[in-house]
Amino acid sequence: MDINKIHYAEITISAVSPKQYPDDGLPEVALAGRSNVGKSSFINAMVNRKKLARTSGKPGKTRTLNYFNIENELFFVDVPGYGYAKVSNAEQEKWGEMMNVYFSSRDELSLSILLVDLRHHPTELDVQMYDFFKYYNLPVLVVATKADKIKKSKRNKHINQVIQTLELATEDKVMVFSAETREGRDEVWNEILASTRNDSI
Ligand SMILES: Nc1nc2c(ncn2[C@@H]2O[C@H](COP(=O)(O)OP(=O)(O)OP(=O)(O)O)[C@@H](O)[C@H]2O)c(=O)[nH]1
Ligand SMILES: [Mg+2]
Repeated sequence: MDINKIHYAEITISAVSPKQYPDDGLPEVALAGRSNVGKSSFINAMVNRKKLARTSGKPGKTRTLNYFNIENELFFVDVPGYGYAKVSNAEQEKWGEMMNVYFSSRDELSLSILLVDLRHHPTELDVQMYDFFKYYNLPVLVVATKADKIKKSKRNKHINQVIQTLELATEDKVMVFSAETREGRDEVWNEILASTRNDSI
């Protein structure tokens, strides 16, 4: 697939339960991160579309597992964000259940991308999400987004904050990204495509 000429990128399903997950066996790349961190913007930047995945200034927009078929080669799975204060306990429980079901048993999952905000220390919930991925032995890539908001001279300091706060394992990488400037896009695509090639599904 030519990442600069993506012809086909469409939503396949907004899934609420496993029986709705696609059954065509394509590898899946999941996007997790707190509400408003930029998961939907990440997907749009990766496929060069402005409005494939809905983005918003208002957090908590995505409430389902949104499957985007990319060139019939892989799915991006936009996962509902966490950490939005106005979500009820019942909804939080539903979210946790959905996370457990999906991440503990989805054989098609080839890479879990944890999006964090390069500007800030990862939150307690970011750390929990990372630990959750490690608990299930899932391949993880940490993408530190909104890099356009951080001067080049401050980058290393912020990257180190991410590494230290998450207590990033030596086998995991953190990559700097911006959906605004597309910085890091090619590097992240390389990781994604490498993960799907390593798949034994
Ligand atoms: N400057 C800058 N803004 C960004 C970047 N990525 C996302 N944003 C902005 O951050 C806000 C939230 O982006 P979304 O992509 O909707 O975030 P999300 O993680 O999908 O949010 P939920 O679906 O609510 O979980 C929007 O206003 C985006 O324009 C980036 O790389 N740089
Ligand atoms: Mg979103």
